[in-house]
Amino acid sequence: MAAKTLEKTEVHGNYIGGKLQKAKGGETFVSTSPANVDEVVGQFAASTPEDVTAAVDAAAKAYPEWKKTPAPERAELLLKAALLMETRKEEMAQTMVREMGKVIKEARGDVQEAIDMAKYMAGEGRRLFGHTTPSELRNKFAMAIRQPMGVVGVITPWNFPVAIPSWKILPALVSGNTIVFKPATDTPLCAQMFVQVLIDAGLPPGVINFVTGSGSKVGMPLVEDPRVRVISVTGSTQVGRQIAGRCGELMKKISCELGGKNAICVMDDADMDLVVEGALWGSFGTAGQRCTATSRIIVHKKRYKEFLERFEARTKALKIGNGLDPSVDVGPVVSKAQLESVHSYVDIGKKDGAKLVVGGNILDDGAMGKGCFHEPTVFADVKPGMRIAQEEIFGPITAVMPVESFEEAIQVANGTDYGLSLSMYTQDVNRAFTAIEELESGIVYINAPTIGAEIQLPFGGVKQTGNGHREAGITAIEQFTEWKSIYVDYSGKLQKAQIDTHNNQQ
Ligand code: UN1
Repeated sequence: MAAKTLEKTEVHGNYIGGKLQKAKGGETFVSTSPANVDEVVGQFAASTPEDVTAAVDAAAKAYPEWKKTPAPERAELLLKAALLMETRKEEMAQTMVREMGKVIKEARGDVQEAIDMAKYMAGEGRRLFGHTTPSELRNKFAMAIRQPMGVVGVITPWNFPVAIPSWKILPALVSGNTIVFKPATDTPLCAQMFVQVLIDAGLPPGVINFVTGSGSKVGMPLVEDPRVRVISVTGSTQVGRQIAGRCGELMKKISCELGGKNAICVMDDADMDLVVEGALWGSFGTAGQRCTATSRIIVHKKRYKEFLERFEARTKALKIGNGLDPSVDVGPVVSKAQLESVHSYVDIGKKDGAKLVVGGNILDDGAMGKGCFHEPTVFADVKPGMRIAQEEIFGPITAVMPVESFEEAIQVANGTDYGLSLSMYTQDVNRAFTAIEELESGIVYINAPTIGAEIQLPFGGVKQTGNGHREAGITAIEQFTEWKSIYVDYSGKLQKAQIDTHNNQQ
């Protein structure tokens, strides 16, 4: 990139204990635009493990006071953050398109998801329900309350650079924890805008700390610091496994939101107009870079040819380009490295014997060549064992697979290591409910594609997609609180549970 451009770009720092700070070593890295990698979006602190220690110091110091702040008061700040984000929504969305590449209407949706989460978690400040339950003894009261855990480490990906941080940070804050946040190196500016909103809403110094840099110099030191009690990470299964393994040894609470290999099943009675629209949106929305993206389309043989013809035609007509142009359907993928990784699956698919029916190319002519553009790509006649039917590609490539029956569709849909989002298109209520019962995934859609989860329901997956936790909705609170069970004996005498009952003392 031209040195001149670099000189002109803003240098952003970490945000530690209420102050903007350079990385200890003074080093920086650049964030560039995927629509034109010569365009520098900003320079950011290339932080060191010492910066992480300073951030954890600040979070640990701020914790006792934040914990004591009544939850409804904490929640007021989240509501302010929601209202502020509403006023900054367009600016945040435009910046997201520049830095991450998704098309403008989806970038607005990403910010909207964070606004929705902020409003939901603001409401949670006046709930945070515990339990009361009868004691087995007279004049004794039994209850359980939720308590915050301390310092939470948040590690997030680039594909939903505002929404995913909000899923983790907002429930952790309303529950009374303090945060050290390490965003993806591809999208530090989006993350910083979100942190800025929280600061402007009035979070006290040290309650949220922001440290940019690599996984090895920032992410792992965060995992290692003994004062960090909880880690919440979204990323690849490989990264998640490494972090979860270490957290297991250190006895830390860890929630992982990892890969997916999501599928739409299309039955012989499906409404084909709905299927084609859904398959396009699920496969190529966000250029296929969603954990929930539709990367397999499993079609009953009676409708296979019809589906393929219509899907091919619609895919060919998609407009590819810079996401700031509102007429563009599919933007770039996030980086040149991601472009290479996605594209390698075109050869893998061909070698495994799948039939390439649309796309398959990197767009490298003229201005397009400066960006990370990959054609929306469709493989047909894909067999369940092929790598393109098993591995997460995380780009605009989808695999169409014929099946003989409803039972076989369920079997193929379930036949991967992952289990995030699966969908069934049918008009038959019995089949719909059988699919709900039998699809092995954390999220099931009927007559809708695999993307588009709303924040008020649990989000997460089974099998290699995660470790049993769910983000969003009320379940998000589980990750960031611990239960404390309390017994109050007001009988004025020693009462013995299990012994003073059922005549056990005789
Ligand atoms: C992701 O892909 O990591 O359900 C998150 C959806 C979005 C969130 C996706 N609301 O597609």
